[in-house]
Amino acid sequence: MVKFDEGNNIITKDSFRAILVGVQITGQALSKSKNANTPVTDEIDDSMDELKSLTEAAEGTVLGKVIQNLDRPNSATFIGSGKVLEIADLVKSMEADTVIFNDELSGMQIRNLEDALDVKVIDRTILILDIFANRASSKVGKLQVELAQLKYRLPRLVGFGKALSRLGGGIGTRGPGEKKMETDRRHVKKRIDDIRRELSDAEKTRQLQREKRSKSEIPIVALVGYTNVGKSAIMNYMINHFGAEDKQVEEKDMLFATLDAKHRLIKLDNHREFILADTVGFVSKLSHHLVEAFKGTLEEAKFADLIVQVEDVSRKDGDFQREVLKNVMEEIGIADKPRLVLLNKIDKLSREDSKEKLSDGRHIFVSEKTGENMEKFVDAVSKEVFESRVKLNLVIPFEKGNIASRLCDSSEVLNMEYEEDGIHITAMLKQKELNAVKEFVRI
Ligand SMILES: Nc1nc2c(ncn2[C@@H]2O[C@H](COP(=O)(O)OP(=O)(O)OP(=O)(O)O)[C@@H](O)[C@H]2O)c(=O)[nH]1
Ligand SMILES: [Mg+2]
Repeated sequence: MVKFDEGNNIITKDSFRAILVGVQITGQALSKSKNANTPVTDEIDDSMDELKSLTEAAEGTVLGKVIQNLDRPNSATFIGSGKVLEIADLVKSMEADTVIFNDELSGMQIRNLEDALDVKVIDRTILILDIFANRASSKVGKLQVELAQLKYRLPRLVGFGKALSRLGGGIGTRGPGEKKMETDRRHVKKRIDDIRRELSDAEKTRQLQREKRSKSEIPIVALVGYTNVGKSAIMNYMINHFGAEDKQVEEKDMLFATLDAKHRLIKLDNHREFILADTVGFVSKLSHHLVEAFKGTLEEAKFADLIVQVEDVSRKDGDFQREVLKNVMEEIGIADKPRLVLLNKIDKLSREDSKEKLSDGRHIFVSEKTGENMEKFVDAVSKEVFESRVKLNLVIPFEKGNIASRLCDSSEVLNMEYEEDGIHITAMLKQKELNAVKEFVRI
């Protein structure tokens, strides 16, 4: 049996028995304007499959799915009243203990639905936040998830009938009395303020680290993509082959294996090195609460010089995942950054599929597992990151010898000679480095 704390978070690890409910708002499909070829039904099916995976990631068992087409959600119960009765029957006959909605619900909707169904009702956001809460390991990660949970919870305190009545209400009441609720609200607000303060200190530290990275002029490459496509696996491949130190990251066949951003220094050779960042995977319907919880790790992508968009080529819902990715990248403001598209897991394709898919020359098809084409990926990254360099001839006066030696450390120096008027250097320079030496450039 599933148990919840007062914040509506799942607190037992025992498997819970869930029925999933999805609503397709007629005429408002995600793909409507962008991908007219995708039938609307496919999209709700993909989204419900994703909700099933999320439920399983939270250690729940899915007993059934219900989908309703509506012009607009019902303000009292989200779904229509007939559907509520249908689900109530299903809950009884299947002995479900939880109903999970595919969309975010208001506090009032949760309360009305719980009254009608007599089991716990949660939505997609609280489900994902619960998975995050269980997996976050860094202090900042944990605080970010807690902040998102509290902010989700605050306007819904009125709705948490079942959870809060255990604490104060008693039989027949719909939750705590006004006084108790006011105390709860104040308590939540205070905790939100405390966390914000702590996070802003952590943000200052991160900002400093970022400035340091940016000053060091080492380019940053960020791996982004849907969850479970193999981002961390690719990171590990790069660490194994080119890592400055051998510190692997976790890769696992589950949703949201990575929650905290990880950085590793990758050295292709003495002059070509970059920082590779692994980030949290995306899912669809990323509400602002979730973006809040993802923030720390998504910011890494915002500061990257190159985005590597990783996809799992073997998935049948690939179009859906790509659409999700596109929307999230727009939302967090990285859609216009230089980008490489990497289609991973080609080892899982059948011969027929491969023929059709691999003929697409615009993307790089790889298998991290077999290593196939990984050298093409490395070349492409190198080209994107380092070929924006320009070849320059410089004459640096002897008294500025420190500039010459810094150049030798940080850039690829093709030629260096000591002449009467100074040190003559031919070097490949990144755009970022030009300012510091432009007065020494000789045409
Ligand atoms: N067959 C096959 N499996 C792969 C390949 N690359 C990664 N995997 C597997 O896919 C699963 C997910 O890999 P991760 O690297 O953890 O995925 P991720 O994108 O980092 O996922 P999140 O951190 O959850 O967002 C793991 O079980 C990997 O071993 C590949 O090229 N082929
Ligand atoms: Mg990962």
